[in-house]
Amino acid sequence: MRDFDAIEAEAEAEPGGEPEAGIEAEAYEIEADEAEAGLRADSPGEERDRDKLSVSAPKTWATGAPAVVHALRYALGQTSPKRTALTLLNINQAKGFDCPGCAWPEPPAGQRHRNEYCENGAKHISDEATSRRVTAEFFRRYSVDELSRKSDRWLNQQGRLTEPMVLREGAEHYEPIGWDEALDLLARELRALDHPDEALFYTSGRLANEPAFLLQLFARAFGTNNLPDCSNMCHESSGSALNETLGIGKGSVSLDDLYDADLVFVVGQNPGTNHPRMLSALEETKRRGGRVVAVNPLPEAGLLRFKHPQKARGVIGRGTDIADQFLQIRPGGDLALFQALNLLLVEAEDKEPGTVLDREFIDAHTTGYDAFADHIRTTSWDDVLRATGLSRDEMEQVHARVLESRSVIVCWAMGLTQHKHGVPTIREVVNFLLLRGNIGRPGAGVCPVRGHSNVQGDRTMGIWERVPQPFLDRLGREFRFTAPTAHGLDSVDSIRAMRDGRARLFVGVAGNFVRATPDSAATERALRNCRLTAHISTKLNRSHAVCGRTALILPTLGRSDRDVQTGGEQFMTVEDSMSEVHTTRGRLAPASPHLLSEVSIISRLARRVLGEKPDIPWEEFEADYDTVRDRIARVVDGFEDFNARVRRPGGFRLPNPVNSKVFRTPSGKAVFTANDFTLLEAPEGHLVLQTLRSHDQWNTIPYAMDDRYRGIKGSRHIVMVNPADLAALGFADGTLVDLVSVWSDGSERRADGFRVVGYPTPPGSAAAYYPETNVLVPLDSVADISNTPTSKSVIVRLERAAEREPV
Ligand SMILES: Nc1nc2c(c(=O)[nH]1)N[C@H]1C(S)=C(S)[C@@H](COP(=O)(O)OP(=O)(O)OC[C@H]3O[C@@H](n4cnc5c(=O)[nH]c(N)nc54)[C@H](O)[C@@H]3O)O[C@H]1N2
Ligand SMILES: Nc1nc2c(c(=O)[nH]1)N[C@H]1C(S)=C(S)[C@@H](COP(=O)(O)OP(=O)(O)OC[C@H]3O[C@@H](n4cnc5c(=O)[nH]c(N)nc54)[C@H](O)[C@@H]3O)O[C@H]1N2
Ligand code: SF4
Ligand SMILES: [Mo]
Repeated sequence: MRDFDAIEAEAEAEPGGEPEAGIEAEAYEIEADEAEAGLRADSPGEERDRDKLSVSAPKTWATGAPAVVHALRYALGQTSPKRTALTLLNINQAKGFDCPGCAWPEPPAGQRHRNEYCENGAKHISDEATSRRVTAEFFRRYSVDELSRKSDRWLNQQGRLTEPMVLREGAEHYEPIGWDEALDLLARELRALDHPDEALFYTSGRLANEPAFLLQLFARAFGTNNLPDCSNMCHESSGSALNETLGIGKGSVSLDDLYDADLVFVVGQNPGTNHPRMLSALEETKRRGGRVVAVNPLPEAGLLRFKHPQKARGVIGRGTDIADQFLQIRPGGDLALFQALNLLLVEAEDKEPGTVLDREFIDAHTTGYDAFADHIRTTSWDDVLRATGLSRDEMEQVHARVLESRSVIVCWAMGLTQHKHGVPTIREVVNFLLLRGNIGRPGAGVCPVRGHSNVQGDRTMGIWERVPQPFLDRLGREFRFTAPTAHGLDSVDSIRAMRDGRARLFVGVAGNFVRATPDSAATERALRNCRLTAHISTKLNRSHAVCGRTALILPTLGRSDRDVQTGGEQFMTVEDSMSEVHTTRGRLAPASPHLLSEVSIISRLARRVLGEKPDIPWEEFEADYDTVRDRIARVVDGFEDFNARVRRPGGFRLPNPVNSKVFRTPSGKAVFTANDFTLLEAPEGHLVLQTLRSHDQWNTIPYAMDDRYRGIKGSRHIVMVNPADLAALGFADGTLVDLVSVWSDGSERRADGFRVVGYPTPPGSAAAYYPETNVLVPLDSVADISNTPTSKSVIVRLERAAEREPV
């Protein structure tokens, strides 16, 4: 195991061709033996793919020619060369479909590359466009119990769902059911509830705007705001902090802002894997003279260097250095870091008044500065150094860069949001930007980088358990009903409600609730407690196997499938991370003739549940999605003339009032906040574990067992630990351990059979993959205010697997 500097030095020495080969030297391989395989079989519902771990040093660059080869290999493993070509040529093109991967925006319509997608986008779309099929015969062969013991990867690899299936109470197998009967059954169960609040309607950000709008309309007309979504586990902390301080829970920057920024912070984010085309944007920022500061506990490949796959120099050359400065921060240290930067700014202003802060902006457009400044002056450097693990010198260097920069952007993702203090941390980021007027002017602003391709659009459409009252009023006026005003349940509270019997019916539209949520064992018990669970899905996942007493699988069209209704061929719309709204149109023959679109399923269900009242034209909606967009135009801010504007190439950008210095806060101004310092430290003998994504997965779905950039191959059951901690704890590289999480109420949770891998993560911290380690995250361990599970800070200890009592 070498440290980060040594790896970087070695990469520097390479002639630019194939650094991967040079770094392989220290590789080692471990194959699981039979005895160990037996030991590991008891973690809930897990059928381990046979592990063959091999480890090499982490890569120091991302996305060159090998990335393209990997994407094609995955695509061709799923379907024919012809379908692969058709699929890839339509991703992210103005008349094609939106990549179902992340929410990174495309360049304007005229400026797109013919291959405007990344390696991972190609994998995500191939995974949907696969030629493999799950048929009725498949469900005859495997009982639900057997399916519940298969791995996430195996379930996904079985292919696209093809016809509606039902698991009747007491039965062991799913069996085919007609659409009418399936929807009648679901409608009957919904109507039989004592109260609409006993139903939950979960969504994930794969859902496009039109079905999202109809789903929330249906739920509210039915009588509940129980609309938990994946956002609750994702950027909820960003929404909470930004709504409070800036009056809108979205990012403020465009791609052009990013290109033009003098300084961009990339905090708590692994773009090389999770938002790969962000690296092309950062390359452009750098080309124009901008600088990048990366803040992360891990030296992620994409943060360090990038090779553009669509440019000759990217394929053969050394690539572009992305981070001018890399701050290897301790997990949870970001609040302290930004407080330190803010202290340095306030002190610099004290020394030379009128030269550092944007007093004009602060006076005209903000409130709370004085209380903030008094509070920030109490910041203790001892605390900051301890919390961040950084040196004062490193922070002074960043401070100097800030002073040199007229325009600054801060980008962030799960490394900030999924911590107990995620909300105050993001509030402190806002303070940092407000101090120098870096909000509401070109090249500056907040950039929470969204996950799912339409997670931001779903929120805009009203998928939110706490949607503001004015939205409910407009919705009710448009469709002549009174929407329920009480807030609904978010994801964590939904689990509690199912556990306690307060919620009895779960409908999931896209997503994989059982695997995305924390505390897997408790969540599975909660789902099994339901009278009925129903999932509108494209592919098989664990939520279909860990289900209510009666269960429905309602298979649906994916993004890439052609969608023809009685009104003709339809398209849908999505909103990306930078508020650009544009069309997405499926181009491939649907995976099966029995699939219905999400719009059809929701409309037909709603008609059955609600009857003629209120007066909502569900049949019209199903026949022609333009009629849905006409209603969106009347209910949702910024969508005037929606049908016409979205048909223009590239669509349109939703206005963000912040960019006109309009802040929809109670005071009408942006708000400085005073945030309390917190130290995240594990007790003696324990580590702070973060659960993150490998390079080869889409959220709860692993595609392969590799994490190429981190040099890990053949196994996902690994835990990355600092070599010094391994030595202190007495573990050698490759030791098989169980992870045990400890929670304040004394309870313990286990995930068994993980190999330790020495890795340059800061002392006292560790990293392992989601969703295999979700079982370790206590349900009650959530971020203050946003209620987001603390997936990036779980206190664990490692136990040698052999030390465990025989079972
Ligand atoms: N290929 C692929 N792309 C994806 C996804 C996928 O699963 N696969 N998922 C999509 C979704 S829904 C989302 S939300 C995004 C997620 O995108 P990311 O947020 O990049 O995802 P994670 O893998 O959770 O990585 C979190 C990063 O934060 C760092 N980190 C952890 N704790 C801290 C901390 O305390 N401080 C700082 N500064 N950094 C920290 C980790 O080391 C890691 O680099 O990606 C989207 N894109
Ligand atoms: N420990 C830990 N837990 C986490 C996280 C973490 O970092 N650590 N990250 C959290 C985050 S950021 C998120 S966003 C959530 C993700 O949570 P989810 O969004 O719930 O999970 P996905 O894995 O994206 O869901 C995949 C399933 O969606 C269905 N699907 C795919 N495309 C479509 C479609 O077009 N239509 C329909 N109807 N169905 C479709 C398929 O059946 C597929 O199996 O997980 C959260 N959980
Ligand atoms: S960057 Fe995101 S949206 Fe773009 S192609 Fe890659 S996965 Fe798809
Ligand atoms: Mo996410």
